[in-house]
Amino acid sequence: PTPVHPSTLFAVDGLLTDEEREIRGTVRRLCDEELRPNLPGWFEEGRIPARDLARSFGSLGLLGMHLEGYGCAGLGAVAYGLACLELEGADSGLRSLVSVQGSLAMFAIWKYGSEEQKQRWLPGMATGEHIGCFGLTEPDHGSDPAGMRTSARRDGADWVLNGTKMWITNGSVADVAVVWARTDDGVRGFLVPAGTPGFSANDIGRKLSLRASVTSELVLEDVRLPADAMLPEVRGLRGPLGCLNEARFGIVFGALGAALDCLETAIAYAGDREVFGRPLASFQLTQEKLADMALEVGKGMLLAVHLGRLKEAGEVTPEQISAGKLNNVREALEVARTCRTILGANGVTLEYPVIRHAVNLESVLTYEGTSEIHTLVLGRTLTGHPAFA
Ligand code: TGC
Ligand code: FAD
Repeated sequence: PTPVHPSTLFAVDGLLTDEEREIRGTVRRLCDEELRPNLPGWFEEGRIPARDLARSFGSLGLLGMHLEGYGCAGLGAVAYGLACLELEGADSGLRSLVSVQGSLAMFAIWKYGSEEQKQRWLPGMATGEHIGCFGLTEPDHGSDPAGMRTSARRDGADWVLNGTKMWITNGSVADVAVVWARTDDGVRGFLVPAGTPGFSANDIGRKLSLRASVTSELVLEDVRLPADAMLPEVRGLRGPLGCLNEARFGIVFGALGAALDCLETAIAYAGDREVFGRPLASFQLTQEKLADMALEVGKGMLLAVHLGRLKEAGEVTPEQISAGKLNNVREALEVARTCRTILGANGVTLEYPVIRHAVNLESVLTYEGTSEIHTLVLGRTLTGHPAFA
């Protein structure tokens, strides 16, 4: 019998519209023709052409793609998810760039900003002319942002910010940082343009994961901002946590892209590789691995599309997004590790994408809420008992 591609096993394509399949095809072509060939090199060097990438994603409408107005494409959640899936199938770092730009930085401005802030930043961010970052995590407060120390105090009409943000994607390449800080009034968001005196971004080196992504520390030393730098429409942690729902949703799809790329690679490799005189793919142990992985990717895809449709109907809950992020990232990481075993020693080199996806997914498991935090979110949902603290 002719082998069936793992992505077609569950006939999920039947759940997509023609427009969604078209968008997926466009992003896939960009990845295949312009990005995938460069990734081993970018990953090895730990450097990406972030500005060129942002412009190229912007020209396809992928930045702030699910937002309405201000030059954004205004597409549905599933279309956005499929774009994330294709990008992450190339490398999680590419999806990170797009997630942080569209779902965190642009979303914060779009949802909580003043009309002037939206007009100033969103059109340029949609084209990729301007890059944004999102500073919530601090050196001593990651899972527990309620403990943040970064502060903003009033000085006349101005704001003065002090503090450090850590692990910030796009940090040193950003034209504008969305920085969350404690005020007398609760947590508020601030727009900090690059180049503001007292504000600096230092790249974090020696990463062995997400090497094709910029990760930085943001330092704020008496950064003076005008009154209108504050996002007026939200106060409290529900501001940044509301943005996280958007980016976590993209990861529900994105992680499956990395898993599928690993699975396709492993199936092809097992078909070609002969061990003990016959193809590795013909051994039952290998087939069990492949069957289990195809099940997880297929179930994950059904969950992702279902959550996407709920989101489009305005009905998805943060807890459901937590469930999707937890499940799909955990399973994608397991798939990547298992595919790595199928490739044997070849699995540890950058000649194949599998180890790159596996080490990237270690970051994806941690950022946007660790697997433990999402487990506790579900635990609270099921029992009514918060067990975070
Ligand atoms: P609590 O402090 O009690 O609540 C604060 C307020 O926030 C509300 N809230 C949410 N609102 C919208 N969406 C959510 N998902 C929300 N979760 C909580 C909550 O209702 C409350 O509102 P209000 O109006 O009553 O004040 O916080 P909690 O107990 O609900 O949450 C605790 C916990 C641990 C779940 C939360 O702090 C958390 O999610 N921590 C994880 C932090 C995190 O995910 N950081 C990610 C940083 S950004 C990042 O990683 C980018 S990587 C991007 C890339 O490169 O792709
Ligand atoms: P901690 O919070 O210190 O957690 C350490 C361990 O303790 C984890 O296993 C955690 O699950 C566990 N733990 C914590 N609390 C509990 C509990 N109550 N019960 C049991 N276990 C618990 N942040 C941003 O704001 N913006 C970004 O753009 C961004 N980009 C990132 C890019 C990369 C490559 C990485 C790696 C991180 C990025 N982050 C970003 C930060 C990320 O969100 C945090 O790393 C994450 O939220 C976890 O925080 P932490 O690293 O401080 O770990």
